Amino acid sequence: MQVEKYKIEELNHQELAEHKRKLDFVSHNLPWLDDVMSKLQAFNVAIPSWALGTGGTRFGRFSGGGEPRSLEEKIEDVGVINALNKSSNSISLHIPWDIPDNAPAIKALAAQLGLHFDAVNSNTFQDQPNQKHSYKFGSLHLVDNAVRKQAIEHNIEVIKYGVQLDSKALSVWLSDGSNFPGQLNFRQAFQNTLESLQEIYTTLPDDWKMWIEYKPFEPNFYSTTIGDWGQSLLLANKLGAKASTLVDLGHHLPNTNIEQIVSLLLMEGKLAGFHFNDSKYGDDDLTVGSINPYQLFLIFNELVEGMDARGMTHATDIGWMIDASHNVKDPIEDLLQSVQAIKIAYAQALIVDKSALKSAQQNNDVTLAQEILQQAYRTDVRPLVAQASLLSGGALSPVNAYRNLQVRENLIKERGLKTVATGL
Ligand code: LRH
Ligand code: MN
Repeated sequence: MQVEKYKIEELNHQELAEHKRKLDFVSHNLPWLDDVMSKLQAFNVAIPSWALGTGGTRFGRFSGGGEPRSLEEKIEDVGVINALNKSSNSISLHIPWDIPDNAPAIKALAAQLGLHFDAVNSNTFQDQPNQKHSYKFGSLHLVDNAVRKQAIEHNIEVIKYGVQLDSKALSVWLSDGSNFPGQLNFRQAFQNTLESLQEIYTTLPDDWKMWIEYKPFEPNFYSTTIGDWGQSLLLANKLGAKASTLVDLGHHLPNTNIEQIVSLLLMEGKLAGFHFNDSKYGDDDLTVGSINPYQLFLIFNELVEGMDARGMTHATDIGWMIDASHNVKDPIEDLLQSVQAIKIAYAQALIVDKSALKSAQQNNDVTLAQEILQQAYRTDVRPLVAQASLLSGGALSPVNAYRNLQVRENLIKERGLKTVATGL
């Protein structure tokens, strides 16, 4: 299904007067408005190929209907998202859930929809049919050399698929770990992982990156071999300049100060990018900004400050991606809401009065520092995000437009109610 541009313009026309009034209000005392608008327009968030169907838990999965049955239909759905918000112009594939059998055709379809391919993700946390060696006890960290070798070859194969699609990064998340004390020699497991990643690293094309994602628990519940940012950074530093640490917001123990981790990884030039989502308890993979939008703002505040300090280009110098799972929401609506929440947090961070904050920090004026920060957080920047979408040819309110255009109803007519997408 494709969304016609004229239909979006018709909907925008109905909302324009109200939008203009709100935009004038938020813009009138924003000295750096043009800079904010150009940065917002340039900012895109990649869509994970594994999150275009309904997610589930071990207790059940409740399909919403019209789910994509193939990689081609997943690319079409990302095309719909990008047509509505003009902020999701790339898709990240997970191998083998989304093997591009005919890469040139897949690339052509994506290009036709204004899309390109972000990082490719390997998968050594599941056993595939007729796989020679099982990953039951792990993959790259395992004592068994044959299993490590199989996992290394899989990652090298994933890079090959990525090269065919002009992707520029291999994203590695390892579920490797242990469920009981005594099960694992931690140092041996870490060393095996390092040597295995080094073998993969040597096969990376010159302009490629290796992103190392950490996670404290699940599916292992006693130890995870790459369990926190320290272990990921240790590996990235030992591997080399192409390796860096990927931050999945849901991969932190309760009350972890994620924005502090982000600021230090940026300072070290070892922040690969993000898997954005939200959570209240564990790796809940909920809609971005649905539980803790203030934390998301604080993370973007560190990102803007840290990236400007290094002269980095916000939109392109690190990887921006969603990693969520939709158990009760329409997958496309959930992803549209997540991209909105990310752009709102980014816009709030862009309007922080940084020089005033700096002098408050210099004077240890703690109260004033908070006032300055929360002035930005409590500013309704949604008209700025809507204006950026409008200027880029998108919808003023992507979720309203999605519903108004009855996209899901049409997808169900086209694909049926019972279709199941590959992924989590
Ligand atoms: C692990 C994870 C990882 C993916 C998977 C789909 O929890 O965040 O990024 O490979 O989800
Ligand atoms: Mn993730």
